[in-house]
Amino acid sequence: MAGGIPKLYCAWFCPFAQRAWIALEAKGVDFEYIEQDPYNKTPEWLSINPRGMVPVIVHNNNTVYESPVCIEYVDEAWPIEPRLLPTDPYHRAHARIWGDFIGKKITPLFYALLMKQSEAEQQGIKPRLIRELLELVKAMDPKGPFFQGEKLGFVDIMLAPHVARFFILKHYRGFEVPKSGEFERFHLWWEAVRNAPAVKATLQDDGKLLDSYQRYADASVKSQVGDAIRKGGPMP
Ligand SMILES: N[C@@H](CCC(=O)N[C@@H](CS)C(=O)NCC(=O)O)C(=O)O
Repeated sequence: MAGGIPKLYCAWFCPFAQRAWIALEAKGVDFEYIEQDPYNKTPEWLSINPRGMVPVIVHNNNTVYESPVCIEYVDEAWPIEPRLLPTDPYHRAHARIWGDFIGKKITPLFYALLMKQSEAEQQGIKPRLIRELLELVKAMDPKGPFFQGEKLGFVDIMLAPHVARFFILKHYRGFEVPKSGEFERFHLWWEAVRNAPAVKATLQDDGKLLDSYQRYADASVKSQVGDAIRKGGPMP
């Protein structure tokens, strides 16, 4: 398929947008990066994505959004190596099951831990997040180093941006993934993922990220974004 050069509407701080960005990098696609403030709902921005969220990929006059969909789109519109989803139907299903797990179990706990203001609630979330991560670790290819074997793929891309922000949870909430035992596989995974060129190309400065997440971690920091999300608005 391919055709024209795609535009990626991205926000540097956004882990969801980072997924689409990693996918484009991994496939070696030539693309135009457009930095977009998704919270500034101008008519121009809403005409690109009525949901007003990043990431958005505009390609051949078509618009694609929602990060897992963007990853799959990039893989299918450029049907070249490396494949981000396996070609075998079972392994493809396995990738989708665990991508879905990340979206439903891991990322909500990431934001809950960051945004809950009471110490008791935060302490309650930590073991839950560890439990879900362990379930994910158990589903990893035993040798790896990536989730489904030797190559970076869909599940890695779904998880990497949030794991790249775990240091924020450590800073604001004292959360850390255990180092030993069954979690050794997790650290082997992360070492491979963070060094993959497609991921490396999208990593941001830790200090800048820490500052930008303060509005979620500390409710006393006045911020429209933090307030809206804490009241049950869309996921950041
Ligand atoms: N489910 C979406 C979530 C994307 C998302 O929440 N993006 C945030 C930035 S990190 C956003 O655009 N927020 C704007 C808003 O909520 O108005 C995805 O996976 O793409």
